[in-house]
Amino acid sequence: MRSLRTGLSLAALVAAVAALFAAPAAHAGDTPLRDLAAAKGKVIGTAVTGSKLTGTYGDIAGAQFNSLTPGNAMKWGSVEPTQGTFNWAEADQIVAFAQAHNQQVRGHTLVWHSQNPSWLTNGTWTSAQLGSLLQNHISTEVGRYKGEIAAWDVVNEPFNEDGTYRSTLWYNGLGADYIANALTWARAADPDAKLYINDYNVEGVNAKSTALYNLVKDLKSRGVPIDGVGLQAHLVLGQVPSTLQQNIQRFADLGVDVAITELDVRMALPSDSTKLAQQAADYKSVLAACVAVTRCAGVTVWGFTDSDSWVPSTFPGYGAATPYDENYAPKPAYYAIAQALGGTQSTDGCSATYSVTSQWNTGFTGQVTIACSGTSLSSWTASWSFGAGQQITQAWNATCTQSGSAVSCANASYNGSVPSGGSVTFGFNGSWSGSNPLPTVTLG
Ligand code: G2I
Repeated sequence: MRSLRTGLSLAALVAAVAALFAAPAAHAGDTPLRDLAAAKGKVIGTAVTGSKLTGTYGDIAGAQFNSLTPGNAMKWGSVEPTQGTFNWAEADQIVAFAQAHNQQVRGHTLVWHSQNPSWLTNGTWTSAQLGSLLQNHISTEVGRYKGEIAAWDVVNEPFNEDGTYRSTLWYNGLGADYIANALTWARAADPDAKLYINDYNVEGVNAKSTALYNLVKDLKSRGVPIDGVGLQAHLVLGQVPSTLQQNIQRFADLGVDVAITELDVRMALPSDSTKLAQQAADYKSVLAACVAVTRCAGVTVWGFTDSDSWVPSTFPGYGAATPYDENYAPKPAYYAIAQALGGTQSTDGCSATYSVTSQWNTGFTGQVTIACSGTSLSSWTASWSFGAGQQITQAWNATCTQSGSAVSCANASYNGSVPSGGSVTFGFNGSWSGSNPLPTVTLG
């Protein structure tokens, strides 16, 4: 009994200490992304790795997102590494985690040219054998999770950049109708799951997305079950296609849903505050395009932390592509997602300090420094009231307006981002007479 009690209190102590050093609670006071998304009828999801779903990674995945996509666990090579021998452990674990956290699961992916088991890719199959292998795979996997998967990426990456069909095991062995057959088999195995075709570089209007558009149109006219298209959105900093919303809308007008399924925005390393601000703007415009179109179901990020991203190993020298840094601190992109989903930014942890740096008979130069610790901002407004008739005459590194005694200064295009541990300063000249008392600045 005594040792049991000691054991329990030690466990409690360990838990308390762990909590002290847990994730930066930087955004603890902010509304979770999943609540903001739900209020807009949208999904906000993340790709996850099953083995990481504990501790801080699990806390954030569970608290901030209302949908999970297994990053690798449901791919054919993961679930059937040896023919007839199945390994569902990681996929089951992710589905169980999602159910425990009241989250949807996006199944990814049933038919792809990559990450297939070698017994499949190295085998020699007749067309009939290949067709029945595929049908069995789809029936087995979709059937196993029947009723538990909101949407399946049934077919992944079927097109080349010019809009022709990609030469794959499936296309070469079965012809273009492998797509219609896969969708039909998936529908039979789980009539309630939404069935998607998913691809990359189809975010804007271009040859590839037009090929996808024409395929969806054709499938619909033939009565083949197709519910949605996934736009992966593996983007490069500053390169959100200007036609993204128009493209989402044209698919919606065909009568299918659209999901942004694998969003990330990569940059040349190292990151800096200018790049992080541009990245925030990029995330915001992708989210805004989805929010603007009713049939856009939502946005999934391809890993929520830079410590769990495919980018650095695939594009050496590039990274920092996700909304949280490697230590789980939310980046400006996190706040940009929140804002695009209608959230208001918390400025807890940030301060604004007003000072007069020089003063002469009728004029003065002032500055305001905004500093954050434990939280970060993606945009800011500093406001105050002049108590003695002072008047701003000129400002730099901010856009300032004054009406009567009320002054409001908003960030310039290049300095909206204030990272945790960083600061931004803007300055101004003003006029005064009599006295020049220091005002209190409010941050918004
Ligand atoms: O490549 C990025 C994504 C493009 N769209 C389809 C997605 O399914 C794809 O995801 C990535 C995963 O995020 C990576 O984690 O697919 C990659 C494979 O094409 C995954 O990478 C693989 C590595 O290449 C393997 O070496 C590793 O064993 O992940 C495996 C599991 O960690």
